[in-house]
Amino acid sequence: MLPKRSDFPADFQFGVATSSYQIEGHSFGGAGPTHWDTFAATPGNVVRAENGAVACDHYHRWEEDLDLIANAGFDIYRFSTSWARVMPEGRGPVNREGLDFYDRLVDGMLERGLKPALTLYHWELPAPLADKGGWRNRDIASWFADFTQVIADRLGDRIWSAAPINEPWCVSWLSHFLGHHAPGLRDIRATAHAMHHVLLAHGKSTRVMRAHGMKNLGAVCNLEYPIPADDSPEAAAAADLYDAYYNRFFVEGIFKGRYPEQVMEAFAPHMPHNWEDDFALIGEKLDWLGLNYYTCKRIAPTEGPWPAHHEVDGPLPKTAMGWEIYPEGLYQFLTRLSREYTGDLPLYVTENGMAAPDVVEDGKVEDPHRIAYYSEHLAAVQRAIAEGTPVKGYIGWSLMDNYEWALGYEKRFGLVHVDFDSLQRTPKASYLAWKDALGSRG
Ligand code: IFM
Repeated sequence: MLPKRSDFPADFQFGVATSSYQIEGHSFGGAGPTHWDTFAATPGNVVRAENGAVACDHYHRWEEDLDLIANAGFDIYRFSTSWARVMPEGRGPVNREGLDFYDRLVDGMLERGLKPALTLYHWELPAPLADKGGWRNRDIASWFADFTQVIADRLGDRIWSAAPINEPWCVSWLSHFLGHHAPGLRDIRATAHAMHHVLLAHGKSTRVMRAHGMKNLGAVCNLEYPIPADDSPEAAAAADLYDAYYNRFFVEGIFKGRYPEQVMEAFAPHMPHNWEDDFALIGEKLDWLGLNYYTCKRIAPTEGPWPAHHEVDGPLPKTAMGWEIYPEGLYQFLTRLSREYTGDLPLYVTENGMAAPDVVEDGKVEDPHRIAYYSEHLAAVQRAIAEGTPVKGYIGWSLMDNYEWALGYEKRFGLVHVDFDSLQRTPKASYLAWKDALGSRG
């Protein structure tokens, strides 16, 4: 069973999240090509070479989807705007149809009493900008600021909260060092540039929104809890390095104006010119920090070039992603973030959830595993709050099954099942559990 709304402080808010490319259907409405389209069209990158061309067809079914969110009693809808839908070339001309879509969507949220929590960039970079080096090119910060201005001008008066970029680690490390996401690079220099530029773009975009008068601006980082694979000092050092480039790089950049030494030992020769001068911009004042949390990783040292470690299998039950279920990590991160980085600044869990091979039987989807996952993680949030950590909201991933990037459509994270042939939505038992827990909104 999920804890009830009344088990949380009166001002605590609940929401669900999605992202544009994962649900909208990128082939509709005049959107331009993105690096995810080209990445997916290249053999070996994405399971069955699936892409976001149709996805959940949210572009046409958005009213039904907003009804689902409102009817469950959620307060917040965390969504993203597709840069390539709004500016098909990435710069210059605006696609009116794309901007109108987001305008209607935001009005639709407000009509249903939902708070629009905007993410400006959730990974579908316009292909013409990828051609110019994408996140490796320092100019991306200015291109992104221009896109931010377009969005702020049109939507800024009705947005409840905004964050520039979803999960800087995925945009940079996962995509430029591990090569698992677009643009699929495996290059330390590209990674060092991307990691710095993503923060620079975050800062510039924040400045644009602040100057426009938008309020409640934040950042959304994904953190993964590193556990040394054994008791050796070598494993402890390996886990600490993992923590440095995965977790600390971004929060330290934003909140302390520096990067972890362990990372700079390897990155120093590869950093963009004069990177040290950018911290004033990177550290633009924020109103909250969002944490996307899913799992822990067991880290062991290994022979070979930096970072010279690897992940080993852990003993805990796993989700369909192969991720261990470790709610303790959420509690640890919330308390640590507040203690070491953010102090009294409000914290939000901006994503948390699990994938499972859910099926519809007799018109129902039984997913007790997901209800258990959510209730264990909500208990971790409650523990952090009880100790005085200023956690102000919890947003589940995801409203509905959707395009799980390189893993295509088979990893189902939704509270609502989507049949990707008929596009029919079926609320799962976890959706009904949320509805029961939240009750009606005041
Ligand atoms: O689906 C993704 C989302 O796009 C970003 N955060 C993690 C989710 C699950 O992998």
